[in-house]
Amino acid sequence: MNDVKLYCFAQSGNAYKAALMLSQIGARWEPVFVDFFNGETRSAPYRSTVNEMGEVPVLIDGDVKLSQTGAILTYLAGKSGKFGGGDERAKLEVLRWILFDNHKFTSYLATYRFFHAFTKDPDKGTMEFLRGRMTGALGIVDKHLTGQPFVIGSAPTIADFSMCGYLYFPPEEFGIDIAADYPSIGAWLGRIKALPGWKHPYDMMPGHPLPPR
Ligand SMILES: N[C@@H](CCC(=O)N[C@@H](CS)C(=O)NCC(=O)O)C(=O)O
Repeated sequence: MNDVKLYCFAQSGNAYKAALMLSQIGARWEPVFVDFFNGETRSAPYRSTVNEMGEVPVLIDGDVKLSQTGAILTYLAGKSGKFGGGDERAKLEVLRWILFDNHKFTSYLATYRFFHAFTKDPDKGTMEFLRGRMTGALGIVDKHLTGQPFVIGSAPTIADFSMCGYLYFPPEEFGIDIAADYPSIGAWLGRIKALPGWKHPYDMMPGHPLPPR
């Protein structure tokens, strides 16, 4: 794949899911920086010309324009013939974990990290609630990964790229060391990191470090 564009910014674990997949399939792609922290995704031009949902990432591949990482990853797996999970049963497993990721895993991890790392004085009750949901989901994933190398078995798929999206950001951004506290998750992150060409989100997408605010 050539000349793909990805609307993204370095702090977005959602964008990282797509960036990681693009690099793993050997696509030639270029990032389009989205100034999320200054409200670009909330602006009328962004919503009318880039994504009506007001979110990052957005993938452009010729006349194909897609948001939602689940759709982007599925599209890239189909187009490249890589990381899609093999037979129909495996593809359903991939879908099942991507849905879990979007609803219960990334959703809480990303929101908790956002408040912890990027806002001043987050509301205590909100943080307690989010932390409970986040640690509950982390426990489920840690248990699932005990005894199997990747999310749906012995080889990496887009389910892994989806679920690891936020987990390479520094522990201080969460206030907990997830890789250390959840050893099966820690080992799995090591296996993904060992894939050829792996890069950290801050080395893959523009916008890090954030300017002082
Ligand atoms: N389910 C979406 C989530 C995307 C998402 O929440 N992106 C964040 C940046 S990491 C965003 O653009 N948020 C803007 C907002 O919620 O206003 C996906 O998988 O692409």
